[in-house]
Amino acid sequence: MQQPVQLLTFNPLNRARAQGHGCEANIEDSLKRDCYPDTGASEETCRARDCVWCPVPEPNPENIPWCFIYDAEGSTPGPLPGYGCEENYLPGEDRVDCAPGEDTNEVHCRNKNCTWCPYEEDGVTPWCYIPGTPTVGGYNMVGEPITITNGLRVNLIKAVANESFTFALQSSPKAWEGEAETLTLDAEFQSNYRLRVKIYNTTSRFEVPLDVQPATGGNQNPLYEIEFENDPLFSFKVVRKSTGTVLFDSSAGQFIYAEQYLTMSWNPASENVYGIGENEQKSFKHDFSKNITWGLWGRDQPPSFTANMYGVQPYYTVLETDGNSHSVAVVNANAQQFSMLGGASGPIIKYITTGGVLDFYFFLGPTPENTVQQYTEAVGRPQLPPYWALGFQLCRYGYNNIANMKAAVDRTAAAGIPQDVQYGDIDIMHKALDFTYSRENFPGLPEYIKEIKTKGIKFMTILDPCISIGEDPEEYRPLKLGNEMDVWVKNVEGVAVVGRVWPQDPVHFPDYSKNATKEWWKILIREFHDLLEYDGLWIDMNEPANFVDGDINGGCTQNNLNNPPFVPQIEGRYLPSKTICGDHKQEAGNHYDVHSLYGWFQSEPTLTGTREGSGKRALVLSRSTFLGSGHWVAHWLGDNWSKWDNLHYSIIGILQYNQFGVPFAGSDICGFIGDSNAALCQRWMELGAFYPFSRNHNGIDYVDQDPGAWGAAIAESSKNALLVRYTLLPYLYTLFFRSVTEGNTVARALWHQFPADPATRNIDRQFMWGSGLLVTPVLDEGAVSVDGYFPDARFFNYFDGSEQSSRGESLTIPTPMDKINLHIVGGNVLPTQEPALNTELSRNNPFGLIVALDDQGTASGSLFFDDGDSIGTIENEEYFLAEFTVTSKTLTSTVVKNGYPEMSQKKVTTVRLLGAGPVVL
Ligand code: MIG
Repeated sequence: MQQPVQLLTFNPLNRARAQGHGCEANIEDSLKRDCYPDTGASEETCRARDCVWCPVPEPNPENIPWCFIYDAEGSTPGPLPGYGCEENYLPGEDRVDCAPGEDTNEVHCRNKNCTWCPYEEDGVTPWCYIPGTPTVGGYNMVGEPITITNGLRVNLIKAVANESFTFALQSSPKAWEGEAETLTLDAEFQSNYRLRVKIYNTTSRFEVPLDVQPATGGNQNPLYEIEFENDPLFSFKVVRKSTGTVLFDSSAGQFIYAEQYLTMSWNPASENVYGIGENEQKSFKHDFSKNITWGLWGRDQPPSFTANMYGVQPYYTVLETDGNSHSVAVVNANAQQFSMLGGASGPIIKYITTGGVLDFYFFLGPTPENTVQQYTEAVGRPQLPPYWALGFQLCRYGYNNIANMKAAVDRTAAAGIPQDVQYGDIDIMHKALDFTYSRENFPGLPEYIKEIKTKGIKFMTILDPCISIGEDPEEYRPLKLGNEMDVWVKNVEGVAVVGRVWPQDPVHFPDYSKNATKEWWKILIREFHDLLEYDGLWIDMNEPANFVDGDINGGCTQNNLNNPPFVPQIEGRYLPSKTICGDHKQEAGNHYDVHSLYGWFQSEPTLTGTREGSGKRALVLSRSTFLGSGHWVAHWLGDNWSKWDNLHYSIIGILQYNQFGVPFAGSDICGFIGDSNAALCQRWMELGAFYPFSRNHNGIDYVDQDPGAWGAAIAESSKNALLVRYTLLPYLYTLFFRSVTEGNTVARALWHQFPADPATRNIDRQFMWGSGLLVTPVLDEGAVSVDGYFPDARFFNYFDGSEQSSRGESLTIPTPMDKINLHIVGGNVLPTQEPALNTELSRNNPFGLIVALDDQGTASGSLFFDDGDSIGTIENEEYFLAEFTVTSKTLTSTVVKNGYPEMSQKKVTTVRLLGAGPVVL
């Protein structure tokens, strides 16, 4: 009898197979992995395993294998014939055992014409499975598509099981309970550029209460077509009409629509896929060669590669091979996952979710900017941030007393480093209780806040969502009022859920999906302003985080909502891990369905309350987000690490959030977890000066890392980088105005601006502000130069005005420790203002213009300005907007809106002209 043998002990997905190769393949001994640890290897049996046969002369003391495979990044000898991991990779949960109860190995498995794909690292089994995709699931069309208002309807019926289905069931049933017998697919042609495809059935299933706004322009001439296949099974295709490019083809894999397991696989139009969050992606462009699965389920989770983090953003953008672009939103909030698989016939996105409906929105672009404009039109565009919020912000967890907070503010000012915002974290609270401050540790905090305001520094502070139940309700109003207004998440018996977070005593979880809770929260926030005069609020822990799994009284009951038959690839592989139970009850549904909407439900009332409390525009910063969160909140990327690679990842995160419609994004400058250090913090301050949201924030107990804490040299380079930021704030503010009114990104990738240039597609170490500024930071320890790519356009060095000598090339730029590279792109006019220590001061300084000409000698740009702090200045037309154009050596400025009277007192005193050569305008 054959023993199962461990043929391969490394990830087979990275290996190359070597059929037909012998010694001539010339493989280094160190790369050889034994393909025949069992006995009996001969050339014939070795080749039968598609391995390389190259006998090693005796003696062979190191036991170099004669029959081997090898890791072959870059040396692939060609595809494996037949069924191997490369062609037929399936994640474990989709594998149907092809040799049930048998001892199998590669040869044995191949002899059964099955797929052999061992994958030890992950404990994925079985290794020998039915090739291809057995038709578990699958639907057929009933009749022809029917015309409905603005679209087509297809009725579907569950397909009759075929042979491999029967075989699958016999061998290893992975039947998912409650497969829908019939389904309806509605393709709604919502506009020429927006297509919705929703697949639902008659039973009532959870749907995300996302308030999708109508599109404009009608649907008379759609950019897309939807095509249906029915042989042997139903699938659909979305095609871009102008090019014939297939944007989405759902024939790539199984389509199952069961009660708690819904899956569909599709081919995206190209491998240039960007997005899906929130997680730590190491490249902005997905790498389909690695078969990575991204689990989505809101979680209090520091970045750790594929680990699911705070937000849930099932949204991605594709850059098609020809430079057109589209994006796809999957409106689903249940625990879910996206696998980016490298199929033989191109990339595959395999999607699995545990509930809700399948609801896809396609945004046809065709430019990358268009996709974001179209997406944010649907889910809601950002609020205009207060002007001060664009300034530098300073925070740390664990000042621990007011003296330390003051010292940080003073150090910053003493070094001449601009600062607009000071934060309080939970250590300013009394016993970590929301809506309090510690009179012992932060005596005089209310007065101090008033004092810094007179100097032009604003104050933001933190709120956690949960409320301690250990206080006397008569003394602690949030609890008393919460009880009265009945705001808590309940268990199945209707008893308020009890968890544990920062307060010493247990907590209740407010149900922010409920109107009474929203009212309660707004009341408390309004009243809180009488205690601490905040200018904005920071909502943390709203995944919601819990330090125990489920209720502190007994965890979670075993049932389908807490332990569904399929759990996506999320941390802990348990839905209640670090949160409450799936069967806990919220107004909007079971926590199972609404978990990842917790911070999303909290966002609007927090913004409204904060505005009511402060009477001003205010800012809300949220850790957890969902589709459309950017309509209310800004986002920081969470508890990052004080490590060099996190500089790179921060750019990726910011670019993603700009596509997610949350342009006001940034990561904790100098890193949150771990001690930062001088060199790291110096480079990070330079980079962070160009985050849309620029905040230095630190975890508790780590060394001080505010920019003034490291001595003169770092204070100086931080100050200089921030002074450039402050100089460019009118430009940044104008970009935000465009994000509010048109849905533009603020920070964007080079490919976003230059989609036709294939060389830009992998670039995620540089980024742009709008179309006019390119940022090329140093991200590596010890480096004093950096490679930067410059597409085919004119680029001018911000500092000395010199023009890049070559185009469409990667160049190594010397970059000493105190410098960051900034280039102005030809064709743009950027409004500027003399910088100052904060925006209250800089707002009064003279304006300037940077005019960078393109090859035709033309340029354009605009300036948006308002009082910076009132609510609704855009709707009320209380703003100033001017357009600038340069043609034929003439700069023209047109005032488009003159609704901000103070503007008449302000002057443009400098115009910096770049690219005019010796000619003076
Ligand atoms: O688990 O409030 O991400 O920014 O400083 C720690 C303390 C709770 C997590 C946030 C972080 C904040 C910290 N909070």
